[in-house]
Amino acid sequence: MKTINAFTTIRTVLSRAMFISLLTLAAISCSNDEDEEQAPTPDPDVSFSVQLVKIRASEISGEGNDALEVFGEITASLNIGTTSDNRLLWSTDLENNLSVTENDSQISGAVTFTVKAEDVSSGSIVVAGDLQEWDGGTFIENLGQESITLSLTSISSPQEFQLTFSDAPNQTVALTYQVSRQ
Ligand SMILES: [Ca+2]
Ligand SMILES: [Ca+2]
Repeated sequence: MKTINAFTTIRTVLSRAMFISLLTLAAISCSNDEDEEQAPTPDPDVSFSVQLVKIRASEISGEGNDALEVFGEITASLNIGTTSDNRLLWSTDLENNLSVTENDSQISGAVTFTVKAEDVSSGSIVVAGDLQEWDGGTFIENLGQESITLSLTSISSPQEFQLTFSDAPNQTVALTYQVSRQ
């Protein structure tokens, strides 16, 4: 009886082991099927960043060679087809105007745009500024609205650009920013 019992037990264990093996094989084959059905890996997204570098007055005689009191806003937009992602890089109001002289002044602002690989060929980045200058009380001079459009395909290594605002007589402001592809 004991021999038969032992034999039966071995048979049971063996058949369980086979069953588990079959399950495992089935699971592996299923996961292989899933792998094969996956679409090819898409190209990774590409990031582009815009960073303000500095601002300075290149002409200041219209202000009596004093500092310009600059305010307004600077934006960066990513345009793909008719879609525009518009971000604020920097802004300040009249009361908190930035003192700009013929020496470099620090100006802070940065944005990063993430673009699908297939959209890079048709996309562009526009950096635009609308700056004004305060002369006390209600006297405000318009320094100008300026922008530069760059196609994304033209952006590779970090490169600096300059917007020049010269609408006010003898009061010219140059803004430098950097654009790079990561
Ligand atoms: Ca002024
Ligand atoms: Ca002025």
